[in-house]
Amino acid sequence: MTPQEAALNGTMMTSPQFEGLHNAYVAVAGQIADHHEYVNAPRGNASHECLHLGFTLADPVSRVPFLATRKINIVFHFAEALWYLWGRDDLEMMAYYAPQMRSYSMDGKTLRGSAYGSRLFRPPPGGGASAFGQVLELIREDPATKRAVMTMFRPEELAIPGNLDVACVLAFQLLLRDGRLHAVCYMRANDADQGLLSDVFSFTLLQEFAARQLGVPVGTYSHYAGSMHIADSNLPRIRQVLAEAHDAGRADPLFGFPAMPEDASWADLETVQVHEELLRTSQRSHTPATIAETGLAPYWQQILLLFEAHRQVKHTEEPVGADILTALDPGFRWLLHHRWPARVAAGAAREGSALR
Ligand code: 5HM
Repeated sequence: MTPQEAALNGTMMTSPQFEGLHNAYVAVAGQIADHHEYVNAPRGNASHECLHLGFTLADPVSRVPFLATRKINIVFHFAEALWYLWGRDDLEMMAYYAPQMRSYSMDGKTLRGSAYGSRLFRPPPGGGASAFGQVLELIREDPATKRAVMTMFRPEELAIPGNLDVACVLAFQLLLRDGRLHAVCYMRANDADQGLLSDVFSFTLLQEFAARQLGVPVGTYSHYAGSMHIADSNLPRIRQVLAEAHDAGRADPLFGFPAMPEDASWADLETVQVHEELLRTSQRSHTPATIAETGLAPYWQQILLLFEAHRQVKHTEEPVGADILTALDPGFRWLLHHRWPARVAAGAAREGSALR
C-alpha cells in the first residue's frame, strides 16, 4: 500500500515488524548499506546514515543474531545488561568485557552518559524508589498508564566541554496492553552494527525482567533512532553479514534464546553479581557442579557458565573445559565458538535451544 492509499484508507503504516533481532539487524544493516540517505562524519566519525529508522520485535526474547560473520560477544551482552540492572557506572567491570569502553570515560573510573543503569536502578539522592521501581508502581496502580517512562538523556550532558559519552538512549517506555508488557526504546543515535545489538539485547532483557516483576507475559519491543548509521570502517563486515544472511536464505535464527524464569528476582541478580565479580577477578573458578550449588535456576546458571568460560579465555591459555561447554545452552556454545574459535570447541550442531 502506498502512503497515499494508506491515507485514503484512514490507516497509517507502523514500523516494520520482525520476529526477533536476527532479522531486524539484517534488514536495518541492508537498508543503510544499500539505501543510505546521508554520508557524513559527525565528530569526525565517517558513517552512512538513515534518519528516523525503527522496527518492532514480536518476540523480544529472540535478542541475538546467529551469524558467523558477526561473531557476537554474548558474554559482553549479558555483562552489560547486568551492569545496568545492578545500577553500576564503574568502568572497571565493563572495560574487562569491552576494553574499548575506556575511550568513553572522562575520568578513567566511571562512565556517565552510557551508564543507563545508574539512572534507572539507583534510588534518587533524596531516597525513595528508583526510576524503574516508580514505573512498575505506576503500572500496578493504573495498568493502562502512558506515563511509565524512564528518561536517560539529560540536557546538561551537552553543556559538558569535550563530553566523550553523551547518552544515546533518550528514554525507555513500558506499556501494559491486553495483559502483555510492551516496550519502546527511543534513541537519538544508534550505530546499527554495534550499539544496536547491545542496546536491543539489554533493553529487551530489562523489559523481560520488568514483565517478571509484574507477573505478565512479554509483549512486543519497538526501537526507534533519530539517526541510525553504520561506521564506514564497519561497512566491509556488514557486506559479509548481508552476504551470509542472503546465502543462507534463512528467515529464522539457528537457535532459540532461553526465556527468563517466571520467578526471576532481585535476589537472583545479587547472587549472580557476587559470582560475576569473583570470576572476573579470577578469585575463584567454577564447574557446572559448583554453579548448581548456588541454588540459582538454570537460566542464571547459564550466565555463570558463560562467565566461567570467559574467565578461562581471559585468565588461562587452555581450551575452555569440556564440562563447561557440555553444560552450556547449544546456542550460547555456538556463539562462544564463533567468537573464540581457537579456545572453544564447536559443539554438535543442534537446532533449538535446550532451555526454550
Ligand atoms: O557523536 P555521538 O555522541 O553521537 O557518538 C556516539 C556513538 O555511539 C554513535 O555512533 C552512537 O550511535 C553510538 N552508541 C550507540 O549506538 C553509543 C551508545 C552509548 O550511549 C549506545 N548506542 N548505547
